[in-house]
Amino acid sequence: MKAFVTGITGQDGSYLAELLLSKGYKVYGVVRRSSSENYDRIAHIRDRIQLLQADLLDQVSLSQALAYSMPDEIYNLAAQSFVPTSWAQPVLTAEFTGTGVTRMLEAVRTTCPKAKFYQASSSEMFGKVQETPQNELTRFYPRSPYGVAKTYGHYITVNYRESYGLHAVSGILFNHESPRRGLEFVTRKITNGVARIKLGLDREIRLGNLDAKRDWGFAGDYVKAMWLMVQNQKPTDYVVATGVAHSVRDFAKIAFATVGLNWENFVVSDQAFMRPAEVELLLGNPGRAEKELGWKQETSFEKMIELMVQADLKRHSV
Ligand code: NAP
Ligand code: F7E
Repeated sequence: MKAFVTGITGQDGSYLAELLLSKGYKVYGVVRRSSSENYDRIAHIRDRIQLLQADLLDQVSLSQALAYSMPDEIYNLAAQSFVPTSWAQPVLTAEFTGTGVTRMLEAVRTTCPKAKFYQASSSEMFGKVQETPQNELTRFYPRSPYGVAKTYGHYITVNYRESYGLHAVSGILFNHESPRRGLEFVTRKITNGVARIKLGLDREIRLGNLDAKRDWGFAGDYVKAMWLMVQNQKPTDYVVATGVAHSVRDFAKIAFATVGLNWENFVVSDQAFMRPAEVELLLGNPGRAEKELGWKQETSFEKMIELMVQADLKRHSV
């Protein structure tokens, strides 16, 4: 079996590539041209995967990469994924995260229409939530240019499934984190800050809305749900979540406690990290994925935080 992964240099791409390799897949990964290589997250598997240059902004490059690899499964994980940047660069976000999905689907339709396609949809599509917990039938109300672009990507995937009979699925994944999470996302910002404070390298962490609540899971668990969704006989969309929400404050409290510190002595409130339109609460119902795919969360919230703090401590100690 051959798999094609866009966004392989990102958090999820690296975990998914590991999973696919462990199942015996030949893995092709898409990388975009850069003046310096950005392959840290896949360095440990670099010699076991084949990288192909293409860009979500460039239709021809996507078609050529697919024509070269002719995969059985395609995972479209590439995106501009940081919500605040989507207000600073709304058009680019729409191009990468929204229209980029259409470019991928067109490339699949014209090159390898029998391949199975996975789209990385997001709980950000629920935004100003219309019901709690959110499930596959909950109405979308995105609150950022990122959320709007993801909603377009979601519906264009559904549309290509219905228009052309592609085996295309969308995973509506709630926030998932790991030691490979980008440093600007709140969980990693906190665990990295905790490690630096513990080692005497910093004195504070500046954060925005401490009351925001998210349903946080572990990225290593969530890529398993992606794979299960693609194996499903009937292409269907699924919510992937833990079913439990915590506040940013709770996250900080637990992260500091793992190194014996009190968060209140180090967290500083900073307006600069508030958003023009906030998503106050996301809480998913993973019932359908658990029942129909047999997926379940394996790593607890507390365990994940500990893993992240320990990894950051180790990184800063060398
Ligand atoms: P990430 O770490 O930010 O990785 C994004 C990846 O997309 C990187 O490999 C990046 O490449 C690539 N990329 C960006 N623009 C590109 C372009 N124009 N052409 C080709 N590649 C491009 O994101 P992640 O956390 O792994 O998330 C994976 C996917 O799931 C994303 O689509 C994200 O929006 C979605 N999602 C994430 C979560 C979450 O909680 N993590 C939840 C729901 C949905 P470079 O390395 O070159 O920048
Ligand atoms: O923010 C609050 C912030 O940037 C979480 C992406 O993977 O998940 C992610 O999007 C919450 C927000 O993730 C800071 O206001 C407080 O309410 O870690 P985040 P996100 O925006 O939820 C979804 C599912 C995706 O699809 C996205 O790609 O934390 N918050 N203080 C802060 N957030 C940040 N980044 N920095 C702060 O200082």
